[in-house]
Parts: sequence; structure tokens; C-alpha cells
Amino acid sequence: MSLRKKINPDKNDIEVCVGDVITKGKNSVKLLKYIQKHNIKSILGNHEDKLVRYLEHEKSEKKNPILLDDDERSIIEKLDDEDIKYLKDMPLFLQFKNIIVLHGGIQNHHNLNNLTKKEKSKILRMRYLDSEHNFITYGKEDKNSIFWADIYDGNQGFIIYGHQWFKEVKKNNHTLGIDTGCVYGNKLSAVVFEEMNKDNFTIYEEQCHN
Ligand SMILES: [Mn+2]
Repeated sequence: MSLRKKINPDKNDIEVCVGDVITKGKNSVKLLKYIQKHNIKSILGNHEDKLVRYLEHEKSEKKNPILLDDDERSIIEKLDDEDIKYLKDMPLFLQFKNIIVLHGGIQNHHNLNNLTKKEKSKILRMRYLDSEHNFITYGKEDKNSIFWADIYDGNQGFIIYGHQWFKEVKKNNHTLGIDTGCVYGNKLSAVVFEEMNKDNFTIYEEQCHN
């Protein structure tokens, strides 16, 4: 809320979160209601994806294969139909002219308009690639691993992403990583584009406390 105060968006602005708006603090449901109330969009993060998949499995008679932690369970209990619809409607990515917002990352051979189920799952979770540019699962990276944005060639557009946090906004030629670890006591960051021009942006930041 204090970061939005600094930015002072007007009603013609489009506000977009980079996903994982829930399970990253004590006020997940409050935040979910806040962004709906203020007409803020969010693309899908892996944390929303997990809850949405859990809810899908709940419709079946079979035992739910997705295990929730205490926080996730308490969130699910508090969601109303509108919250669930908002979560289920979160898109994998949003595109504004040449600017694309997605959660994790992409590889140079990905085509955002023609993705397999497996590729969609990777886009939500991508961090590091190995020396042959293969996806590495979380925790398996080593000193030879390559962060996806460091080799992305821009063929799908200029990408704004979250998922991996950095002390400062991570700037590459064709990407901006704007998760700056608010929940870990660092700061919350936003990038504001003028006229949807990828070369005309300002970064706003708010130090997080506690
Ligand atoms: Mn994530």
C-alpha cells in the first residue's frame, strides 16, 4: 500500500503483480482481496498454481495428491467464490505491446503462444539452467548453472518476472527481475512504464520492515 502511494497510479494505469501474491506473509487473503478491490491484475505464480491444482483435485473422489502446509490450508479455508475465481483466472502471462509479465522465466526456444503443459509448468518455476541450457529443478543448481535471464535473447519480448529474489532489481538487456525479497526483510519493487515503452521506465521501491 505504501509503494502504491509513492507511485500514485491513476485509473487509466494498468497494475500487474508478478505472481506469488499469496503464501508470502501473514496477510495472503487480505492481499488477495485488496488487489481485487483495486482492480489490480496478477499473473499466475507457482504458489497460486499449487492452490488452484489442489482445488481442482478436490472435485474428484480420489485422494488429493497435493499436500498443503498449514499456511496454505488456512488460506484455502478463507477463500470465497470470488477469490477462487480470481485465482483460477490468473493468466500464465500478460502482454502489453512488447512487454510481457510472467512469473519464473522462459528459454529461447519457447513460444509463449504455443506452449506444452510441461513448458507452462517450467515457466512458473524457472530459475537456473545447466551448461547445455536444460531446466534445473530448485535446489539442484551449482556454480556452472546459468540464470535464465542472463542468456534470454529477447525473441518473445521484454520480460518482467518474479520468482527469484535479488537484493536489487535485476536488469538484463531483455528482462527485469523485480522480486526484491520484501518477505525476507529486503524491499518491495515496482517498475512503471510510460506508454508501454520498454525503454521508458522508472523503478519504485519501498523498504520492508519486520
Ligand atoms: Mn515463485
